Amino acid sequence: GIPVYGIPGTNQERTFLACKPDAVQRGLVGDIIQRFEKRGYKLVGLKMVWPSETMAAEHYADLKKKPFFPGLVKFFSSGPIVCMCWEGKDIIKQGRQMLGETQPLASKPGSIRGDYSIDLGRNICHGSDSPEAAEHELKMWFPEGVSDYSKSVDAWVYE
Ligand code: IDP
Ligand code: MG
Repeated sequence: GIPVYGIPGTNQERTFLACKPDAVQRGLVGDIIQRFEKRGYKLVGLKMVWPSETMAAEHYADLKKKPFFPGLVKFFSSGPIVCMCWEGKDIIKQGRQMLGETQPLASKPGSIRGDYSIDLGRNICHGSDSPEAAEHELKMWFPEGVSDYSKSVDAWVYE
C-alpha cells in the first residue's frame, strides 16, 4: 500500500485536518466533514482523540517559543478533537484555503473559519500547511495507518 501520508502531487495526496475542541463543543464536526465530502475529497482516516498536553505540545512543536504556546497547548488538550485524513488532488493547499486564514477576522465568508469563528485562539480547525507537515502530522496522529480504498464515484470527480 501507499504510505499514510499518501503521494504528494498526485490524486493520492493526503493531509491532516482536525476539528479542534471548540468545533466539537459547538457541534461543527458534521459541517466541516461535509464540506470536504461534498467537494469530492476522500475521507481515509477519522477518529476522536482527547490529546494529552504532551501530544498537543508535540503537534504544535514549531510554535514552542511563541508567547501564546502554553495557552495553545492547554486549549488543544482541553477536550476531544476529531482527527481526519483527507485524500485528493492538491488537498494540502486546498484544505488550507477551505479553512481560511489563521486569523478568523481576516478569513473570507465561505471559509470554515470565516463562517464559524471570531477569535484567533478559537479558530475551530487545523490543517497541515505543507507536504512535510502533512507527513509528520499523519504519522503522529494515525500511527495505526488509514484506510486505502477506491470510490467508483471518483470517475465523476476527476476527468
Ligand atoms: P494555523 O492554525 O493557521 O496553521 P499557526 O500559525 O500554525 O496557524 O498557529 C497555530 C494555532 O495557534 C492557530 O490556529 C491559532 O489558534 C493559534 N495562534 C496562532 N497565532 C496566535 C497568536 O498570536 N495568539 C494566540 N493564538 C495564536
Ligand atoms: Mg499551523
